[in-house]
Order: sequence, then structure tokens, then C-alpha cells
Amino acid sequence: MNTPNYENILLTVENDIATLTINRPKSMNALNTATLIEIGQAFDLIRENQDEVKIVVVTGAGEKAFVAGADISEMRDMNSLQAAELSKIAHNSFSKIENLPQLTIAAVNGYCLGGGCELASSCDVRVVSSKAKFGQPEVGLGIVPGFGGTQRLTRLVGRGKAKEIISMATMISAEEAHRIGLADEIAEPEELMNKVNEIAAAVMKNSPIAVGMAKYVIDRAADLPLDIAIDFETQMWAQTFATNDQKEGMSAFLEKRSATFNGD
Ligand code: CO8
Repeated sequence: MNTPNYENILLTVENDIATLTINRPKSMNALNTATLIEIGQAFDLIRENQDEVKIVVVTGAGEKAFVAGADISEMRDMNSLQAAELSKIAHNSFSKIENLPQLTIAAVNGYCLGGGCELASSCDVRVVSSKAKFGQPEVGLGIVPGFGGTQRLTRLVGRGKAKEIISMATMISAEEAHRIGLADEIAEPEELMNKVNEIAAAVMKNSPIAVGMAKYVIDRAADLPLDIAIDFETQMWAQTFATNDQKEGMSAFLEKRSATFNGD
């Protein structure tokens, strides 16, 4: 897969893992319009290259920040129409992350604030440095979260906690984020990428079709009534029996060997 030279992000692919790094360390990787558009373009490219990319890792450049939010210098003088446009651009890009067939892991290496927390919340799994700090500081700037924070954070931590985090606009530690379900795994800073790679390696041993379908069912059925959600799961489960990966996975088990999944 040929990866273009972007202006604000870096995209690399190694060992079937794509790493997308928000690369504006001088402004704490703040998300301006151009960066949000490039994130969307990169995820389009990743979607088109499912044979070459099995897992996507999203992280921030430098030591200090994952992403410290949307770019305040770009937003200050916006009117409501321009703010709505920016929010739509972010929603479009973050939905591409959320709806990607491959699993996405946010490797949260530092400040994860505002739009950064919303970016991390759009990924499937959050692995965080013990030094990371989380928060939704928007109300302190006179706005509400506008890149999905009122919705995705709420779905991760519940209404009460989301309201507390958003209304207080203070930062919470990695430990607290882990305790409330915002962070899935914590690692020491120097171990962060090892932990991410460990998870990626475990996922990549499995059928990519089944991993993608499991993600799809979890996300699509999460807000449905349980009886309909269960029915949806049954349909997806049945569909896996039409794949070669299902035959290979079960044959490998019965033949006492490792499975080789081709994703078909
Ligand atoms: N936007 C623009 N620039 C930023 C941002 C940001 N979000 N965060 C940091 N920077 C810049 C600083 O201005 C500074 O620039 P310079 O060197 O030119 O002065 C540089 O990055 C380094 O930052 P600091 O000197 O402040 O570094 P510290 O280590 O002292 O502090 C913090 C780090 C705590 C992360 C601090 O920079 C901070 O609080 N940043 C802002 C955090 C914030 O409020 N984020 C929320 C932004 S709003 C948002 O995300 C809304 C999303 C939805 C919008 C919907 C719109 C439609």
C-alpha cells in the first residue's frame, strides 16, 4: 500500500499494522480542519487495503500529547455555520474510524482532551500510558463537545459520569479513566507500544472476517432492544458459516494445528 505524504499526520504500515500518528507536536497535536480531513482520507485508504492492514493504531507525535483537542486558534473567530461545518468534517472522519471493518486501537500517549478524547472514543480499544490525562474541557471554553463527546463518552462511561466529566471540565488520570471504562488497558509510558503490539498480535491470529463481524454486531446492536439485538447476532453468526475462515478455524482445531486464515 502506497502511503501519501500528509501534512499533519503520518501513516505507516508494518507487519499488517497501520499506525496513524497525529503529527502537530508543537500545538499538542491539536486537530485543525486540515488534520481532520487527512484523518478521513487515511481511513478511506486503509479501508481500501484490507488485505494489507489488519489492525490500525492511532497515536500522537511527541512525548506530551495524544491530542489536546480541536485547534482553539482556528475555532476562536468561527461563526455558528463554520462551527457546524467543522463538526461535520470531524463526524465524517470519526465515523470512518468507527465503521472500519478492521479493529482500531488508540495508543494514548499523553494529554487526551476535548477532540482528542473524542478521537480516542471513536476507536475500538483504548490503551493508555499511565501518564495520560483525559478530559472534555469544552464548557470552560464556552462550547459543548462537538466531535461526538456527548454521545460516545456517554456510551462508554454512562450518563452520570459523562455529565460529571463534561461539566467539571477538569482532567482525570489514566487510573481513573481505566476505573470508569474510558481506558481499556494501562501501561507504563515505555511499555505502551509493547502493550498495543501484544493486543494486535493476539487479534491478528484470528479470522479477520470474524473480528470485523464481531465489531459490527457489537456496535450496530448496542442500542437495540435485547431480543432484536440477539436476533441480529444470530444472523451474523450464521453468516460466518458461509466463510472459508469458519471451515479453516474449526478444521484446525480438530486437526490439532494452528489455523491459517485468509479472510475469505
Ligand atoms: N488548540 C490549539 N493550540 C493548542 C491546543 C489546542 N487545543 N492545545 C495546546 N495548544 C498549543 C498551545 O497554545 C501552545 O502553543 P504555543 O507554544 O504557540 O504557545 C502549545 O500547544 C503548547 O501548549 P502549552 O504551552 O499550553 O503546554 P502545557 O504543557 O503548559 O499544557 C495542555 C498542555 C494542558 C494540554 C494545554 O495546552 C491545554 O490546556 N490545551 C488546551 C486543551 C483544551 O482546552 N482542549 C479542548 C479544545 S476544544 C475541543 O477540543 C472541542 C472539540 C469539539 C469542537 C467542535 C467545534 C465545532
